[in-house]
Amino acid sequence: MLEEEQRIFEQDGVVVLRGFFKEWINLLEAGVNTNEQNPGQWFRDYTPGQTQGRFWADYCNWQRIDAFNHFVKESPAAEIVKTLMQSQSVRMFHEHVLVKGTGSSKVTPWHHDAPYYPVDAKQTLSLWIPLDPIARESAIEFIAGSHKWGKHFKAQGFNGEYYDHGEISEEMLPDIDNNRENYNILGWELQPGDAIAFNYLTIHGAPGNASTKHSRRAVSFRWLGDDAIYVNRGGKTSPQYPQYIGKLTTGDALPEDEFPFVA
Ligand SMILES: O=C(O)CCC(=O)C(=O)O
Repeated sequence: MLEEEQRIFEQDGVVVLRGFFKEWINLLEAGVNTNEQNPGQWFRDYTPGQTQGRFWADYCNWQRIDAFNHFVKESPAAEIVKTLMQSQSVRMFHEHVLVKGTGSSKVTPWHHDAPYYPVDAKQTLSLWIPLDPIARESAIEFIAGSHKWGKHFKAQGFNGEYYDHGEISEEMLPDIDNNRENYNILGWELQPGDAIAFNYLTIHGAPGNASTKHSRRAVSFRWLGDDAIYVNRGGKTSPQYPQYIGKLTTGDALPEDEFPFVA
């Protein structure tokens, strides 16, 4: 099972999983509603002052929001991730809720996730799970094979600001939008129950939400494989984990209370 998906994940750094999470959508919707009503300390509104076409996000709440906690521990996700990553173990990094309201023109800029994170591992995987139908024109997109480019591009927040990583020299991402024909860009029309699995090094971005009917709600669950370590990026990371600054150094094992093994 999952042999073809595993092959594609390894080759392209991204694979679409059709219908795997149908029974889990109601639970995840409850989690997003709870999150919206009780935002966490890292809640972000990327369209401040806007009521229509809002884009908001939050993360690192899975241990306090029962629905997300239940999904992490009881759903088939961790075992699917283990097979796709071909790892001996799977540990939880964090979840990330990303909601674009109807008609949102807010674009998610092209980026890859590894340079934001204060962690690294041989195997990495985010499972991006949409809770609404998404047409191809509003779909998150990926550059096939970019996980094998051997690059770490400079991290840029969704508000456009670049991260300062001190002495570490980081290359700027190329201009993908004006040269789309030079890349193998993948994206899919999606239904609730589908998911997209991608490597932390795979470049991705998303247009606004052109739908006038549906919000574009998604929860991205992020996982780590064997030999996951803490990494000091020389400056701000996302998520930040201020409790580890000055306590952990690059190469240290990750604390198991924050990043438990789940498979
Ligand atoms: O949902 C989006 O617009 C972007 C998602 C993303 O960048 C991620 O899950 O890493």
